Amino acid sequence: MEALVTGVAQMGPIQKIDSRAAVVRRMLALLAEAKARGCRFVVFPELALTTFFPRWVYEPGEPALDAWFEDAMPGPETRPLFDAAAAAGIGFYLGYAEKAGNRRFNTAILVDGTGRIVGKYRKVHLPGHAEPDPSRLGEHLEKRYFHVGDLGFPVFETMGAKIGMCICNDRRWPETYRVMGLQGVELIALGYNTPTGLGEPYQAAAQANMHNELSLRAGAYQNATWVAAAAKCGVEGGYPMIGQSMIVSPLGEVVAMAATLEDELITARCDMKLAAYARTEIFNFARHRRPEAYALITDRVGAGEPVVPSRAQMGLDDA
Ligand code: ING
Repeated sequence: MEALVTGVAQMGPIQKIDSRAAVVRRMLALLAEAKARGCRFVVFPELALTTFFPRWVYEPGEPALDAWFEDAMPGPETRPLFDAAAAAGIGFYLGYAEKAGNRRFNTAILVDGTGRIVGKYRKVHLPGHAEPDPSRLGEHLEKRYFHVGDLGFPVFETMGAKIGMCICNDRRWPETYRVMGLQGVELIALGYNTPTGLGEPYQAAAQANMHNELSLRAGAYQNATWVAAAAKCGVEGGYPMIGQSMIVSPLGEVVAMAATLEDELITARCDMKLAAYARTEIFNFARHRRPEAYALITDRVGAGEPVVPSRAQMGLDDA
């Protein structure tokens, strides 16, 4: 298929007291607008059904924490979203907190235009901390509440395109996009909840939107793929989160960007042919990549000692 008209359904704040039913009603309104605007695929945010609960301190396993996770997907509150999307022939990406037996994941699913779940992704890069620290201005406890994703970065052929997924902090790591790029991904869907003011210096907070755009545009351009990124944003429980949802072309251009910190739909006609030249020339991985030079990327976790060739290898005269 040549083009997939894609919507990004940015969502404004969800407060602790907001029910899933109320949130799904907001999502249904965004879906109706997406239908009216000719979308066949819609991206919702990370943890789209609830407030961003990793900002609060819980004991792992306590009932108040488990209440933020979904017992089933779809469940009674989310079934209306699946039904409305299927009736409209619209596929979607949905981020939510997943219970998988005794394991807990920050998860996203890919649902096709018939309402069938065709793919799942579990967040690999968990930012923040496992232990609370009252000296911080705010907490970001994803390492406390979620297991590291165990599904890799899969790419699914559905809705006439090769669609991959990631979640929030994943978008800051080039490896995320490249692993999917090496599977021929054509569109990467992702959701994010990005707080500011958790103690980083003012300058870093002022750069939050620039870092968001930089990460998304670089990932798209360097892998010749569309990127559709949906924020959950605005002030939740007194903590601000950035908006700036956007759709980026395989050439790195921002073709649509949200203008508010509320529920807002942005759309673009994602032509999969747009990447053709980039893939056959500039980022023709098969022709240009040299994995033998990249060993450190998988050999090391953290930065280590410099790796220096011998003077002889470098052809220096005093070898
Ligand atoms: N949120 C943030 C993100 O990566 C963060 C965490 C905020 C990291 C600011 C660095 C700077 O956008 C999630 N949920 O990953």
